[in-house]
Amino acid sequence: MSAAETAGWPPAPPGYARQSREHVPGLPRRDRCLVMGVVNVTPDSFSDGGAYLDAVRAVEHGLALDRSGADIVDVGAESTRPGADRVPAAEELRRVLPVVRELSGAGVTVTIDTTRSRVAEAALAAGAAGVNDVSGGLADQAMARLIAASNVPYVAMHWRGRSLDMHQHAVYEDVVAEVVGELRSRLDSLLRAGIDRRRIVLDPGLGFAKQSVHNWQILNRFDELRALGQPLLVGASRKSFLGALLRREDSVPPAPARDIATAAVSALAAAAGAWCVRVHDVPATLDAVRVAAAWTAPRMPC
Ligand code: PMM
Repeated sequence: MSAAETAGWPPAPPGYARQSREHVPGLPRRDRCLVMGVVNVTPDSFSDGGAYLDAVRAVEHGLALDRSGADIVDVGAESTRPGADRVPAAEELRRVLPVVRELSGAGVTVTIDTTRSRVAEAALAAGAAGVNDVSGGLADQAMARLIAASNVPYVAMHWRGRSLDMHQHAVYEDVVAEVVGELRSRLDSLLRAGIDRRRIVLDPGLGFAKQSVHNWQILNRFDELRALGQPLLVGASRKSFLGALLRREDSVPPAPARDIATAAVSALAAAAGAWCVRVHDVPATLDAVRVAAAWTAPRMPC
């Protein structure tokens, strides 16, 4: 960190050095945690209930996220909702490609959220800047080769199996140590496949084969993930562990009513050193990560 960055008054509080200053080549560079907005072109996403299945509406939504300040717009067509069935590859391509093409053509930085190398390859050809793979390359052996050959940013999430049966895999002795260990072996294997280390982002996969308590433990011990030495992405937005936290008697707030809690997680994750947060409600989280940046590296406003 430069002297200019550390200059300022009042002096930074403890924890100041944790704010991420990493840059992933091929994605925007900011002096704060990045914000990735979500476009789900699915009929059954838990978080936005199929609102953007139609390509025109999905593009409008992606443009709106971009206008409201998203650094990256993540487009996906396969629901990862617990218990969800798979979408055939041809249908995934049909849903996602027009949206990626339109948004990229309009100058939006797009990532494709897919576990299939075939879909990733087509989306990159349609203008996507990078790939977000919730399986971290485990679902499709050809994914790592594609990323190495294309030399694009790659988000590799912690994954223990498909949505259909992922709850069975939510068994840990020490969730943080196990997630870190499994991400480290994923990282080693991606590096062996020839992927540029600077382009690999790791993600603990909140809610994927994890119970609420596991998600909170991961967030609480974020430093242990930071020790992996890679940029980190956190996807907490509207997830059921936030619903469980906000529950009043028998009533669990619906997904959009979890956006304030999501913004709180975003601020804390940014202050703990997350490189990027993936969210549905961009304006609230953008404010939150700006607060975190000012808190952790105070500078005079200019
Ligand atoms: N969560 C979802 C989908 N894709 N990608 C990454 N890298 N990390 C996540 O936590 C993640 C993801 C599920 O949420 P959604 O259905 O609201 O998109």
